[in-house]
Amino acid sequence: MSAKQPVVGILMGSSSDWDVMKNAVDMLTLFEIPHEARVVSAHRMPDDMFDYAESAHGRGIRAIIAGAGGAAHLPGMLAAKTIVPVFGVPVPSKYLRGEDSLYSIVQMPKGVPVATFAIGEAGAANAALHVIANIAMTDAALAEKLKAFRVKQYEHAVGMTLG
Ligand code: RP5
Repeated sequence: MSAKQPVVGILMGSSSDWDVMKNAVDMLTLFEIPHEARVVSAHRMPDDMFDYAESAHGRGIRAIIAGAGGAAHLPGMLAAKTIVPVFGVPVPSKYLRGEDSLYSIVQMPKGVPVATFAIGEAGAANAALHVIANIAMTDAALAEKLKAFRVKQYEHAVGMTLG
């Protein structure tokens, strides 16, 4: 967790989601965005989930990245209880490899959105990058960092060799 007041919350349904959700944490750390990460299980800790959602806005949380696997209720239920934007990350599951997680998160009924990302590590990293891009719209220094990040990716790709 960052020492500064967190503006982004990263929640996950289990410590078994950490290997995936760590990718969001690493990205926020790279861009020096104050954040907090917690396990809050929708079906095992429903009251804690509601407490988190209800207090998030008042505590200064401006985005929630929520990852879960299987019947992944966490992002949608958080979104139901807060106006803070929720970014959902489908975590790969044992039997359906995360297709269940994806459909559980992405198919929110009209009126309560969850912005849903790819299954797994890419989704977690991209959820963080999307949050960072949103913050960068009103933070010139962060926008420059994000541009530099893209340049680095370009340089990596353009330098690729075959064989
Ligand atoms: C979900 O169930 C979690 O998000 C996790 O992806 C999945 C399995 O949880 P554990 O049995 O590993 O704790 O709630």
